[in-house]
Amino acid sequence: MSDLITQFRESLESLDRIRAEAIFTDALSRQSPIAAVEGLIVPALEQMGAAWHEGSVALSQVYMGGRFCEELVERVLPPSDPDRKHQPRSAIVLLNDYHALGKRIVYSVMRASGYELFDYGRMDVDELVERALADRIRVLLISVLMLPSALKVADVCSQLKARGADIRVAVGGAPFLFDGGLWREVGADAMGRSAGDAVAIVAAWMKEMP
Ligand code: B12
Repeated sequence: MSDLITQFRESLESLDRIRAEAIFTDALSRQSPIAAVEGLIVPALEQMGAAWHEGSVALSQVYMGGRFCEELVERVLPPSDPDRKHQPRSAIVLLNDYHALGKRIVYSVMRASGYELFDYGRMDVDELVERALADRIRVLLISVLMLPSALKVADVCSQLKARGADIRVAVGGAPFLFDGGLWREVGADAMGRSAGDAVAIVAAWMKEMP
């Protein structure tokens, strides 16, 4: 698989959409769409991010690669499962950030697994707190990809607490992958590394929540 990831990343970096699509299609012939997304696209984009950080890849390459991956992902994301689960009121949000792909995937996988949840899109702290309280949200999934956005989760958690809200917060995205203790520091209740983790976290909470 690591060879395929390298080939896929190289094709993104050289803007070779035909080759990238062929590699992704090949992966889809052997595994489920979500497994192909999480096993091929996510690690390839992570490698591109690291290469950009080191200076060997331009931001324009990351941008075009990211856009193309969005198109590929959009085509294969599963439809929602009509057999909905009874669950606490839930929502997902991209906090103060423009890296939207991870949230998009988590939202689709949650829905495909039978969970109904509000998609708040992109919000800042104050907007999110007001909306979560107004909607009487009990489970909040927050996606962030940049450290400043991750640190804003602390403001969300403290404001919700100060307003007496009983909301569990799960977080995910690059800053929490880079620093394994960050989710606790910002006051979240859980951290997930993948869309599958989001489903597992909410499933476990459902057993504990009235
Ligand atoms: C593609 C990309 C871009 C694209 C975004 C396109 C788009 N529409 O999304 C573009 C080129 C626009 C971009 C811009 C920038 N980027 Co950028 N980008 C990336 C890159 C390479 C991949 C992100 C991605 O889409 N990954 C694929 C998705 C599917 O993965 P994911 O989001 O991690 O989500 C998965 C899991 O994390 C998890 N998950 C996600 N959310 C949640 C939530 C919950 C609750 C759970 C349980 C799980 C979960 O499940 C998902 C599915 O598996 C990352 C590298 C990286 N390591 O992430 C850098 C990265 C995030 N970018 C970075 C930076 C710095 C920037 C810029 C500031 C660069 C600049 N100087 O302009 C800008 C800022 C834009 C902004 N204002 O937000 C840094 C952030 C560093 C930091 N610590 O803050 C990174 C980490 C690169 C790096 N190594 O330095 N970027």
